[in-house]
Amino acid sequence: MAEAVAPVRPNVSLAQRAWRIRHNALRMAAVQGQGYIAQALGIADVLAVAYFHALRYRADDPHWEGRDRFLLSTGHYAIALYAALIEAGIIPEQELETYGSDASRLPMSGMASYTPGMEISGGSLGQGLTIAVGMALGLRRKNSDALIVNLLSDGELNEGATWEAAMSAAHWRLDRLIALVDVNSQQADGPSQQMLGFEPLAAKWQAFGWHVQRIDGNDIAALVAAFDAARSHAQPSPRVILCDTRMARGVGFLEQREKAHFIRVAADEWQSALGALGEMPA
Ligand SMILES: Cc1ncc(C[n+]2csc(CCOP(=O)(O)OP(=O)(O)O)c2C)c(N)n1
Ligand SMILES: [Mg+2]
Repeated sequence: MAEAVAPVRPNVSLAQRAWRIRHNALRMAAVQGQGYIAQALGIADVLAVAYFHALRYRADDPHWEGRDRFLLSTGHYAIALYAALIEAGIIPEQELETYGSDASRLPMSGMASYTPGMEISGGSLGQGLTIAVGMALGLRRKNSDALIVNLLSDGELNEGATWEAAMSAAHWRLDRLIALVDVNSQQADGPSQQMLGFEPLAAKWQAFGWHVQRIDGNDIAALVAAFDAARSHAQPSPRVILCDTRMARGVGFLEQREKAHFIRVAADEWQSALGALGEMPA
C-alpha cells in the first residue's frame, strides 16, 4: 500500500474546503464573465470530499505513479475541477486569474495535455467511463491498488458507451473503480428526465452489477460515509455513488434562478455572487 498523502492546509474542514472551491470557481467565472458556474457550485461538496477525504495524491507531483486517478468526463465542468485542484495545491492559486485566456493552462474545457491534475480531456460526452475501465484494467495488470474515480454527468447517461462501459466494468469485477454521477437533473436541452428518462437509476446500475449508493450530493457527512463504504465494502464489483445535487448551491439568488445548463449571470452580478456566498464557515 502506498503511503497516504496529507493534503495541504490540514486544519481546514471539509465544509471550508467546499466553500473555498466555490469561491475559486466564482473568481474564475468573474475573470471571463461566464462559466458553468451552476454546475461548479453544485458539485463543490463532492469535489471537497473527493480531494480532501478520499483520494491519494501528491500535490507537488501530479503524475506520481501511486496516485488515485480522478477522471472528469464532462469537459465543461473543468472550472469546478480547477477550483478543487487549486485548493489541493496542484494548480497554483495565481493561475486562477488566467482562466479561459490565451496561453492559460486552464482552458474552458478540460485538457489533459497541459493542465496539472487533469487526467483526461473532456468535451465529447460519454467517454470518461470507457477510459476509466481501460485504466482500471491497466492498473490491475501493474498490481496497483490505486482508485480510479470517474465523475460523469447525468447527461452522459444518454450515451450508449456509458452503459457498455458499465457492463464491462462489472464483467471484469473492477473493484477499484468508483463512478460518481452528478444527478443535477439538468442537461443542455432541458430537465434530464424529460430528455431521456433514466429512473429508476439505482436499480439500473444495480442490474448492471454495480454496488450502488444514492445520496444527497450536497451533504458532506453523507458523501464521507459513501466514499468510505465504496472504498471498504467487500463486494468484488465496481461502485457507483449517485449524487443528487442542486445547481448553483451556496449562492442563494443563483439557486433561485431558472435551472439551466448555462445560467445567465450579468456582468455586475459576479461580485454579488461572491458576496452571497457569505463568509467561510467556521
Ligand atoms: C457526445 C456529445 N454530444 C453532445 C454534446 C453537447 N453537449 C454539451 S454539454 C451537454 C449537456 C449534457 O448534459 P449534462 O452534462 O448533464 O449537462 P449539465 O448538467 O451541465 O447542464 C451536451 C448535450 C457533447 N459535448 N458531446
Ligand atoms: Mg446534468
